[in-house]
Amino acid sequence: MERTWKDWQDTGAYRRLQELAKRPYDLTAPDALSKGGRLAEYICRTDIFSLHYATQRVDDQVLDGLQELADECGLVRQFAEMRRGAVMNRIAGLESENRQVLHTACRDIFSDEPVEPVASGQAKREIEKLETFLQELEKGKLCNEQGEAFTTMIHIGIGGSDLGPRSIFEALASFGQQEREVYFVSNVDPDAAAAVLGQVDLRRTLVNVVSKSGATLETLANERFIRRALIEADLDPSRHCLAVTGEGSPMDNPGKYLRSFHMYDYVGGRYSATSMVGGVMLGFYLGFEPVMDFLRGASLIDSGAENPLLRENIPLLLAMLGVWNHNFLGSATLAVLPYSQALHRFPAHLQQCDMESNGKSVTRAGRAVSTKTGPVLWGEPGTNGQHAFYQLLHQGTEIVPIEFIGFRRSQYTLDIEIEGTSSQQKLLANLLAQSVALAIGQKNDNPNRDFPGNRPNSILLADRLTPATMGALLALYEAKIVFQGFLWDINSFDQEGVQLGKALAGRFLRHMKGKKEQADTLETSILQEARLL
Ligand code: G6Q
Repeated sequence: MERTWKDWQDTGAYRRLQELAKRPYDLTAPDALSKGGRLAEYICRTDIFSLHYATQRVDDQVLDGLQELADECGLVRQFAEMRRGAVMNRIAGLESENRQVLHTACRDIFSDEPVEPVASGQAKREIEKLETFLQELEKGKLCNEQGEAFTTMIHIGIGGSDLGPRSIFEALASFGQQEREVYFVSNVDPDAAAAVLGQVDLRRTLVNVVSKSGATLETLANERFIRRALIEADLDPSRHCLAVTGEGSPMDNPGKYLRSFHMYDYVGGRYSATSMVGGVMLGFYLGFEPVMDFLRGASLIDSGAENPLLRENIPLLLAMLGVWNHNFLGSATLAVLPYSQALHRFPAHLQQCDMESNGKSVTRAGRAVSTKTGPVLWGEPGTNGQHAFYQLLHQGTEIVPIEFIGFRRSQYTLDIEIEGTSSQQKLLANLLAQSVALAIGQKNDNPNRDFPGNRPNSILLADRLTPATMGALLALYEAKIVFQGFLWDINSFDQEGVQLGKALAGRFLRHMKGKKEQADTLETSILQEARLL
């Protein structure tokens, strides 16, 4: 695509923001949070989520500057071009993947006039295939050798074919259909597959093998592992195994599988959870309609992300607040802390999505970047984290910006009231308390008990974690990551660092082939390969 954006450091907004960053808003000053109706004003409300950001070190001047920066760099325009099929996965003048980026098409299926008709049409066809498959399971047309229904699924996949789907499964576990269970195998560690095999009744199990390339060592090894177990149990793997893979990949072999589903090369692995990569497993577990709700939530965010107004566009706002903290105020990491046990694997998915996308040092023009790109991202659910690493967040020497995620209502109706409040209220109260305490701090003459404050954070709040909310949350972070990549002018859609790992493992394995004495082999192979690198 034609280069229509400015280098972000060559903008007037960049220089102004650099000046403003010398005196960022002081959250510890008296009335800092309530001044000028700040608490009520610094909220961005959309259909599903609201973002509360009064506890960030920004004021109107900074927000205006961030808006100008986003405008000058054409972030929303680039997002819209991406959704309409521009070839964005590329580095100009260098060999690169050279592809469109159309994960948004997986949920661009609810309008009669989708923004990218070809890709949305392909997505629709896969969804129809999924619906038929689920109906056949439901009606008993697809069943095991004994005529019994399948109750269990083993989802095999790694990286993008595992982290997104698994974190969504965990998030929505409370919405599962009766008599349906799902297990995951990702690591090539034999104990992982063995442990799952020890828990399932293979006769009633579907094995969902998910690999875009159809060539990933871990996934193929785990597929063989489970297929061997099926054969040993006198079961026919082609009646139990499903494939989700790229069109034309080595796994695109319908004769080998009960059903095959496709994803397309314009959907990157870490952005693939709303394709059949997540769809087959979620459909089996939740049923068809909840999957549609999940996609609808994601689609709402994609459309909203085309709003050019920073204060009304949550992913853009989160992206620019992130840039403010990371590039202008100098924070190296970002913590995402969900106050929801169901989201306990979500930071792991974000770690991949953010760090694999924006952990880059070369611009889209193939030159070395001259500013910091993606931060180190990490996180764990609260309140558990409060009893662990929050010490550093409050009093450490490293300032860690935080994105809290919370919900007004719980997923299950079961709760308990103790001393006038429910557990859900206690959870939310803790979130709010942490957000305020980190921002305003607390003076104490004893330096060891002094809390300096000015620790920037925001709260992403929704009513309840449902399939639609989860779809929205996923798409919201995808869009945020993409906006930041556009600003830093990097390609957020390739992953050469991951490819290197895949190639290296193959070289080391050649040394180990047929040898049982691992210790000796390890040393010689490290020496030999280090010489070749
Ligand atoms: C994601 C990465 C990577 C990939 C896995 C699995 O964007 O490319 O995490 O998803 O390596 O790849 P396959 O789906 O091809 O097995």
